[in-house]
Amino acid sequence: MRRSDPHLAARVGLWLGVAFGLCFATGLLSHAAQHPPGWFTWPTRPVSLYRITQGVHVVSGVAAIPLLLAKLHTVYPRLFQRPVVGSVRHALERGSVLVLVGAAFFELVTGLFSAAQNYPWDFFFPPAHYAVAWVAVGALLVHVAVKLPLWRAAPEPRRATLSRRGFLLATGGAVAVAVLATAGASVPWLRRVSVLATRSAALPVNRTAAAAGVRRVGDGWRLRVGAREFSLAELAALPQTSAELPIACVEGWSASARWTGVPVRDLLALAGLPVGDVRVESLERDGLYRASTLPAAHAADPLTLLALRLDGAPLPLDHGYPCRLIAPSRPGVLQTKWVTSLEVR
Ligand SMILES: Nc1nc2c(c(=O)[nH]1)N[C@H]1C(S)=C(S)[C@@H](COP(=O)(O)O)O[C@H]1N2
Ligand SMILES: [Mo]
Repeated sequence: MRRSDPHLAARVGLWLGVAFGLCFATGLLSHAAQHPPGWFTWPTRPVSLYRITQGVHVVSGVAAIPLLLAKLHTVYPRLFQRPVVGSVRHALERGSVLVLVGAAFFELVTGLFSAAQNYPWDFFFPPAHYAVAWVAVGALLVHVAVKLPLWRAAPEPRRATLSRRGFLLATGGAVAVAVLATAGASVPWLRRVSVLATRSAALPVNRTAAAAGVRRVGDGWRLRVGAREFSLAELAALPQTSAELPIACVEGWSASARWTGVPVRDLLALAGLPVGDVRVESLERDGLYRASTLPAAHAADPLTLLALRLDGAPLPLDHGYPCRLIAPSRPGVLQTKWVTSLEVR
């Protein structure tokens, strides 16, 4: 390969741009689904929508890692060009590359650690990952704006040289290996080849009852819905709905199971409450994810359940006994376990 091959760099850059674009768009969707602004409604169907968008987010992010390394390799000699800054355009170009590479590495590395449920740093991952995504995209836009005239002017390469083709093949191979090694966390038929998909149980437990400080729940437990209270026996005596619904963790793994329980909208009706945004509280004292808000569109969906059973058996304590929220197309982090009350806001 020539010392710096602009056509190769542009080709790899295009792939990288596609992976980054997918990752950014699905990341924005995930953020909006978790913190919906007033004008935004995340659809409840298809039931796997969030599972798909978050799977694409993690897979495109993983694919971007070897692409970023390949891209850096193709432009490596130019990174150390002298003078450091020549003109305003040149300064913009180099500055944007510096910020872009730094932000991209931050995103890809923190994302990878998060997917491995490993947080070896002091900052809180979600807002940092979200903010730096905007930094990366801003730098990318500046970079593209500065480079566009140059790409337009460049003559077409006559033929793909052998070394160029070999490099592209090697890059594609590295992307395939990286994707296959991780995608099994959300694509069931890839599970056997995904050596890095660490959470391979049929339905992983994200936070155990012990970790959440939830001990055995006694007969005195009641579900509070507005002014009404239900014992577990009373809930079990209500008409039950069964549905195959996925848990799609924001950290990337997802798994489907058969859930049985009482639709939330039935409980609201029994308590004489209108359908609206519903605050769901759990027995957990002070975990970050001890409560969630169910948007009105989700509260109205007949498949949004307070589940009492999992795959035909009573709900295990680690999966949220005595009852847990399970709603279609909802980020896993909001599928609140060990529910104790529902309140319409
Ligand atoms: N009360 C409570 N509910 C919770 C959590 C939690 O920490 N506390 N974790 C959530 C997360 S991050 C996920 S992915 C799902 C996982 O559900 P599972 O452990 O039953 O698979 O539960 C959610 N419900
Ligand atoms: Mo999660």
